[in-house]
Order: sequence, then structure tokens, then C-alpha cells
Amino acid sequence: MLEPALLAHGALEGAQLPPDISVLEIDRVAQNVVKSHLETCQYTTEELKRLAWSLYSPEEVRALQSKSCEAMWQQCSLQISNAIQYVVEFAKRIDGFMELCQNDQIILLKAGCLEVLLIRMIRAFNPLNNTVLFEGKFGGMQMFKSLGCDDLIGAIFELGRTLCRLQLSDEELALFTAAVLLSPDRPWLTESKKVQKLQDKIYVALQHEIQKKHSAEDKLSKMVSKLPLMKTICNLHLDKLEFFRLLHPETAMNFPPLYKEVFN
Ligand code: CLR
Repeated sequence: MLEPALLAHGALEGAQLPPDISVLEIDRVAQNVVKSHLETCQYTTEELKRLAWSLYSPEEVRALQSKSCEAMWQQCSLQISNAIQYVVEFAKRIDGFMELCQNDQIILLKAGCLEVLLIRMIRAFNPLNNTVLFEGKFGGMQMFKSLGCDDLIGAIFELGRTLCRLQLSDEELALFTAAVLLSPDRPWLTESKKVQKLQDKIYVALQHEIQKKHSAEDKLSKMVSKLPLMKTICNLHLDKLEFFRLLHPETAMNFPPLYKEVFN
């Protein structure tokens, strides 16, 4: 879905810049996106390093597991909603995003923010023991048992593991999440050409950033190859949410407004 556009626009093909984009401009794009990411990433790298040592005890995990499905959904939607606020702030700070029409801003955020969260998750994911940060401590997938979404949780953890293997730097993470957010192929966009231009520059900046250490074609195509799994997870999440809403309409009504707005 994103791949053909990306390939067609040459972001994966060699180092040459499109004739209308200068090196200076690419540097400016990279600086703006990386700064925006660092200002809105919710936890600093140092904070996360410290937190990685605080693991849920077996008793605490058991307590989470014996919660009702409704209570656990409520807790997760609250955490996700908090994290989404930072993604919204990230988007707003990306040069060009606020110049898009409001309709398109909303479409891009609604369509992209879970994907961005899933990529951001690698900062808060420990592949050594397969744990993720949840309400201030790290725990494994068993924590989420009471949700009754083992397939979804399994897919999220699998994505965490495979993305961690790419060892993305904060710079690469920043540019990759910005590129995902500015996907010109989201349905109902009115100015997708404008979005395409922004995304092209970001992908060129990402390629440039990767080249400092690796073969860019290789790493960038590995990153892009994880997008289908992210799409699957987003659709699975929507299915689970729809099903949950049918079973527990009152609880779903009380989900955080931002969570409801993004996934309605
Ligand atoms: C992602 C990176 C953000 C901080 C953050 C906040 C909430 C976390 C999320 C991260 C990772 C995924 C997460 C989520 C809360 C619940 C969710 C742990 C670390 C798990 C996978 C459960 C999903 C349940 C569904 C019902 C969607 O900066």
C-alpha cells in the first residue's frame, strides 16, 4: 500500500535527490522532525533505561490478570489515549502539517496514530525479556490476558520484537513515524499531492540519516516491510473494539474521548 508509492517516488532508489529538493532543505526537514519527536516522545531515553529495571512482580501480574475485561480495556484505552495526545503534538510540530487543511490533518491522525504508537513502542519495549511499559512498569504479554485479545497482543509483541531487531536510532524513529503519519494514500484525503511532497522529503531525509551508518536501501526496505503487519494490527484492534462495544456498550461509552474520536 505504502510501498508502491514509495518505490515510484524513488525514496528507495540510490542516493540522488529529486531535482527540486536541495540537501539544505533535507537537513532542515530532518532537524525539524527529530526535534519534534524528542519534544513529544513522552519518555526520555534515560527515563526508559531506568524504568526497564522496574518489572511487575508475579503477584502484580496475577492481579492484572484477574481484573474484569471491562476494567482492563478501560485502563488500556486510557494509556493509549494519553500516548495519542503526544502523537498529535508531534504531528502539529512537523513543518507543513498545520498548513494542510483541517480535514486532512484529522484523516492523517486518525489513520496513522496507532501505527505511530506501535513504532514508538520499541522505545518502551525490552526485547531481552519481551516486556513492554504499561502504567509505569514493564511486564510481559500475560499482563493483558483479561482483555481476551491474545491474538492482537501476540501480534503487537511480535512487531515489537521484529522492530527492535532493526535497532532504530531516535533520529530514524522520528523520521519513520513522520513518514507513516504523512501517508498520501489514506482514504478521503483532499490534498494528497501536498502530503506526498511532505512524505517524499521525509523519506529522503530518512534515507540520508540511515546512510550515515548502514546501507540505506537495506534498512529502509526492512522498515517499510513491517508496515503490512502494522496495518493488520490496526484492523485487528478495530475488530476487537467493535466486538467489545457490542458486549459492553456502557463501558465503551466511557472510554476516553480522544480514544473514541480516533477509533470511532
Ligand atoms: C507505546 C509508546 C508510547 C507510550 C505507550 C503507552 C501505552 C502503551 C503503548 C506505549 C504500547 C502498547 C500498550 C499501551 C497500553 C496498552 C497497550 C502497552 C508503550 C497494550 C499492547 C494493550 C493493547 C490493548 C488493546 C485493547 C488495544 O510512547
